[in-house]
Amino acid sequence: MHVTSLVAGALLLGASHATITIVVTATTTICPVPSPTRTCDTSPESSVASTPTEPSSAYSSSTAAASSTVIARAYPADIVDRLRDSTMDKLKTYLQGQPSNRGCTLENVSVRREWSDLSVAEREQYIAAVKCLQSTSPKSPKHLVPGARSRFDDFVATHINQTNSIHGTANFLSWHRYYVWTYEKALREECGYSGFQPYWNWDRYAADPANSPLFNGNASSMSGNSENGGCVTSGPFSSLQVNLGPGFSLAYRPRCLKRDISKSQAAQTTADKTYALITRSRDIASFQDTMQAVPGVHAGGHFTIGGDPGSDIYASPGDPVFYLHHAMIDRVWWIWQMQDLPSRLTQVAGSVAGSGRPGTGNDLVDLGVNAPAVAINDLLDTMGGLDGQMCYIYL
Ligand SMILES: [Cu+2]
Repeated sequence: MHVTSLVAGALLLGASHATITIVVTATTTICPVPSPTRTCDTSPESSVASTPTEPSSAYSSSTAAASSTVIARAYPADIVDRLRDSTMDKLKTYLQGQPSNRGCTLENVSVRREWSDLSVAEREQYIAAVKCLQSTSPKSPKHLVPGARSRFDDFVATHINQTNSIHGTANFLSWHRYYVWTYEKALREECGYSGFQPYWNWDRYAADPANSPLFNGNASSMSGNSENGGCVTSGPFSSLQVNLGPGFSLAYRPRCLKRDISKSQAAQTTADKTYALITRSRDIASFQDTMQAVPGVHAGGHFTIGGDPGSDIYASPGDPVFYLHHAMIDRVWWIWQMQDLPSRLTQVAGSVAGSGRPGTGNDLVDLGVNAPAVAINDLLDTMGGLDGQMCYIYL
């Protein structure tokens, strides 16, 4: 694959509100990936379903209004899920000391959920919104980004443009948080999507990603794998035209989507590794360095997708799975922050690209045509950042 050399060995990368009362249950009704290390119950579904298509019937939409909502996971909770659940109390306690919190509360917060925890209809609604973005005219000026053909490409171009200043740097986490949030906002405001950005819990599919609900090629998947290095031919993005890249190119280079889904890369993203990252990183410097190391969960997720543009450090957002991967990156950061909110909601470390200067919370994060530039400090808190516009958590 022509793009592989570009990234070989590279230190790759890095809402509005619904009313909800969050009651996370440990209930699981299906065991979609039978494994000797996993336990699951023996409900009728589990004996017939080798691949889950529908979460538990006890599941209720996070967009349901006002009433108490029980959210069950479609897979058994892994060790990171359990850490997330057990530290929600810390978040509640912290919020009690922040009476207004710029209008963002646990009663009105948006909840981003895992791909398989969405119903099939919700997954298809997300896919339809992404396809809408891919068929909406770009905002990028033609003389700056001649290859952009859609709003989706505007995002790809912004990442290509800034790749060298947003990875291995002080703004890595906050830049990508703002990027995914702005993408979610575009899906909702420009394409009528009523859900929130889903994430990819790597561990769920790590044993066999190509046969997972994310990549199995069904109409409700994010499309399948390539065969023999060819184009992706199954699923909703089989006709996706990749326009930008490879590498730093912003020219019009139309080509098909290719993937090279990798079990060995997925093995770098299992829950034990993510848990160690969260629990052993004492400060933001070690957290972000460990996360972006190779091997590590960040690179591991990108190279689980592989192919073109998935393995291309510049153009990787041209594969729409990018946004689910980076939502998980953001979730892991959020869980890490939750372990010590008063301290970790303000921590920034690392340097500014192109200078030896340490980054600070006052440095600006710029998404070009997609959003106004804002300070890193405005992006550190998912519950109240951007003057309260940013208001979400993860299941
Ligand atoms: Cu990136």
